[in-house]
Amino acid sequence: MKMIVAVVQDKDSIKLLEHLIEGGYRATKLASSGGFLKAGNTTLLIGVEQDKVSDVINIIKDTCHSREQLVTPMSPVGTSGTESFLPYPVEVVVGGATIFVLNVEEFHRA
Ligand code: 2BA
Repeated sequence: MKMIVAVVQDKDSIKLLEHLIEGGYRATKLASSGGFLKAGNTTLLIGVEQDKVSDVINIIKDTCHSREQLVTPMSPVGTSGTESFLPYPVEVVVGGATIFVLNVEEFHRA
């Protein structure tokens, strides 16, 4: 058995869950935040047999879209010791999805 851990954008998460359930897959949805943007995203845990991994990855790829997002890190201006900080917007491309596939040693449903 494998555990697929997929970090997706909130905007895609409900549609993705619908598609997974339609495909007969079980999933757990966790609210998470990206370390870089510090913005909310969604992490799905999807336990599947090995031969289903590529089908699930295809569902994720078909459902999740990458989007451009503006971030405003603070950049220093001024001479040494007297710097002030100005917001400087930068565009980053987020997602479709970040996917990890892990081996599951044991699976029990009690
Ligand atoms: P965030 O960490 O908030 O990252 C959002 C987007 O910011 C990333 O999109 C990437 O385009 C950019 N980014 C991240 N770190 C960067 C850096 N050090 N320098 C420049 N740009 C950077 P994605 O790569 O699509 O990642 C989307 C989300 O997936 C991430 O949100 C994070 O929550 C998760 N993620 C990505 N890679 C991961 C990893 N190796 N381990 C755990 N989570 C990961």
